[in-house]
Amino acid sequence: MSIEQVERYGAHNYHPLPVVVAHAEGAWVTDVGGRRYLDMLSAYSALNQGHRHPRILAAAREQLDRVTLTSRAFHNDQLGPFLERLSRVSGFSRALPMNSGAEAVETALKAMRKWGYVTKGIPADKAEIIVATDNFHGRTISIVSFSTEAAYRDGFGPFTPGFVVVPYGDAAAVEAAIGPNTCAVFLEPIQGEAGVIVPPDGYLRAVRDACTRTNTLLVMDEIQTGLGRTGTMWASDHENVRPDAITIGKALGGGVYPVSAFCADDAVMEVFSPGTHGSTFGGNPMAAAVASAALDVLVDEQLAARAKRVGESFRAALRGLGSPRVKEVRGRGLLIGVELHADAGRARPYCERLMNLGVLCKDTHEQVIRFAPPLVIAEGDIDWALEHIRTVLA
Ligand code: IF1
Repeated sequence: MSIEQVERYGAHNYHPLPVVVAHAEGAWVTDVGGRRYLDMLSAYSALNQGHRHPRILAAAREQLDRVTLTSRAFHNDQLGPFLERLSRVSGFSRALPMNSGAEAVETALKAMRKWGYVTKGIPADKAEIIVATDNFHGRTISIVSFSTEAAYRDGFGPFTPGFVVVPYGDAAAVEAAIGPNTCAVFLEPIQGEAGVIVPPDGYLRAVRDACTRTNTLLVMDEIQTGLGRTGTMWASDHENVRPDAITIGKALGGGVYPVSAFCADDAVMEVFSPGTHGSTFGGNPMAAAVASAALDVLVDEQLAARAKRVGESFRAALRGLGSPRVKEVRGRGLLIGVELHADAGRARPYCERLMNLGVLCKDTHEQVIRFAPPLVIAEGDIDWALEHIRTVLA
């Protein structure tokens, strides 16, 4: 019923697996027929804390009975405590709250450009931002303007100028592309949509050094990789790299509410003054209360460390399956890509077979099966899924 209605009344911008979820808890979802599935996608890392985490639900319920929306025309009593928590977790002195990931990215792009004019002295309208091939940062016109994926761009021009694309993983290419008008380098520390691409060791460090030498901002999109997903709070922590700013989203909302943010230190955040940026819903009390609880759960339950430990053994077990269909198992923490050999066919039918066995995951870029379960997933559940993955990959 629901699927036909979506087909009949919705835009056809998705091709979901044919499962209709009616209930969820932790790492498990139940469909309308009462069948249970293990969620090994977790809404593309937006459910790091698991479905309906009790502490996050309690915060949401409590806030529903108090105040849900004020706009930023007035203060609300949840935003301050949320921003202070976020500063502690992010390591940046300030944050600008938005709603979706794409909005956090748009905020970051505006900050990079304005910093370029105000602080670096780039001539008006000349600022350039260096980005990587196969990036994914969202779907607005400006963001798809620097995508290298035809499907995200075709038919959506004219595009926003001011972006320079260099190959991902090549620090020398970044350095060579930096010129006097470069305000920033903007990267995913691990590329998610591109197929869970972990850059070569030393890449982020070398890019950091090039940015520092040339007075260029380094901004990382941690929307998918952040908040514990890759085994550390931030994926750039793996190379002990501190960017000048980050974008975050997805799990910041604890799977309950869309919450995103642009985080930076004073020297960057000071480019914003009243009237230069904003959002009706950004920083609303529901969002702030939910996100505060979402951050507390990540910290108190040490979910980053858990992702590291469980992810390492999951990857080792996937390699241990020894499937001749598998070209590579890669990733960090619980962001895992299983790339199939070209002659094994596309990843989608494998995901369909796994769904029939009760394991939900999603293909990306034709040949890659993406596994990104909630960080709270029980190790026994991973073992259970592995038996089904073994069957499907045999
Ligand atoms: C969809 C992908 C994942 C992101 C990074 C910004 C955003 C995303 C690094 C924008 C969003 C989402 C979008 C979602 C599926 C998902 C996705 F396959 F499309 F690429 F996770 F891999 N930066 N990623 O990964 O955040 O505006 O969506 O909140 O269906 O498009 P958003």
